[in-house]
Amino acid sequence: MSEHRLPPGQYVPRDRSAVHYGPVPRFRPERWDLRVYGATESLGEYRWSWPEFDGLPRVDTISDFHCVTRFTIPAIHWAGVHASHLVELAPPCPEATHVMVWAEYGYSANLRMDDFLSADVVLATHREGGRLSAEHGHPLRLVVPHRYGWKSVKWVRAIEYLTADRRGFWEERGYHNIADPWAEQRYSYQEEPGQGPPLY
Ligand SMILES: Nc1nc2c(c(=O)[nH]1)N[C@H]1C(S)=C(S)[C@@H](COP(=O)(O)O)O[C@H]1N2
Ligand SMILES: [Mo]
Repeated sequence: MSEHRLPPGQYVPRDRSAVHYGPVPRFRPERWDLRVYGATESLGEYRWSWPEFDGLPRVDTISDFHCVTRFTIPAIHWAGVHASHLVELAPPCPEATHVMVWAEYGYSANLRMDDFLSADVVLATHREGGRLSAEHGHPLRLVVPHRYGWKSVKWVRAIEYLTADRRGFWEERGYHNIADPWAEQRYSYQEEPGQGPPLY
């Protein structure tokens, strides 16, 4: 990766282990499902079992990963389902403007629908050619390369369509609602009016 591709205030460490808040969940395939609910066009809920989700068509992507704690991991190879493909399978109603991505244990992150539909966003099952390891989000994680890493939710279990923006786990704890690393949107105090719902 050449220097000009590094967002402001980021560096490439020699190596980097997985980071997250709380324990690594155990994967129980027979109990696992992925749900899409909230402001769907049908108002109904969509559900995939593990074998069903694992049978969806996958794409390969290579992207840099930027954590707000300032490390960047260049050129990670992911494979998974395009988020936009999942949205085709589970259409939102026209009023849906945002998504909340939910993980095991209640971790969450919010995204604008347009950010979720961006071509670089995948629900990844593979990293560097193999299945995700437990600590990198097995069996399923979101990858949003154009946002700081906390929005790349590991151990994803549900996508909720929203008709108004709502803050996720870190967005209500002082981190920027949009989180664009190129604009260095790290903390909520940097938010301009209209970039996020009121903090309370
Ligand atoms: N469910 C969940 N997902 C999470 C986190 C977390 O604490 N819980 N941490 C986030 C943060 S801050 C980062 S930088 C990335 C790290 O991904 P990695 O461990 O695969 O490098 O996961 C993100 N996804
Ligand atoms: Mo992070």
